[in-house]
Amino acid sequence: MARALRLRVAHRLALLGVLACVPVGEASAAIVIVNVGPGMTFTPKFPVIRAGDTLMFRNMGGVHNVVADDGTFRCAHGCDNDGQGGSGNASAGNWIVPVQFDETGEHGYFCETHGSPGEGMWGRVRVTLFHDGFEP
Ligand SMILES: [Cu+2]
Repeated sequence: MARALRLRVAHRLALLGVLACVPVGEASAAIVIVNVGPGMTFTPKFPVIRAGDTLMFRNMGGVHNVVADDGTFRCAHGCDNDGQGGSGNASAGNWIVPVQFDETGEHGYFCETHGSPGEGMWGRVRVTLFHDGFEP
């Protein structure tokens, strides 16, 4: 089934390290950092966020990218088709890229260099309405 996952790239200020203070729309929206590497892992592997929150993928070492299982996003130095010249090609650079999730449910992603959907270097975010574990 197709999931309409809306991708939004936060303002460039986020790239300057002002992560915790950058509003991303609603005042209550949160940013959760997911380390990409070192090695072939996303950490945490199974983050839980609320709809509207952002995962900030941060390369900690290695040639990586982060690609949605459903093809909705492909990111590393920015994201393909983000309108800002971003490229989702796997890179060993010190890239950090925000991906906002507005749709509840589970959304898998992987690194093209080291994984595929559900195998190797992969992860999955659970997007809930609330942090207390309630799911619609
Ligand atoms: Cu990788």
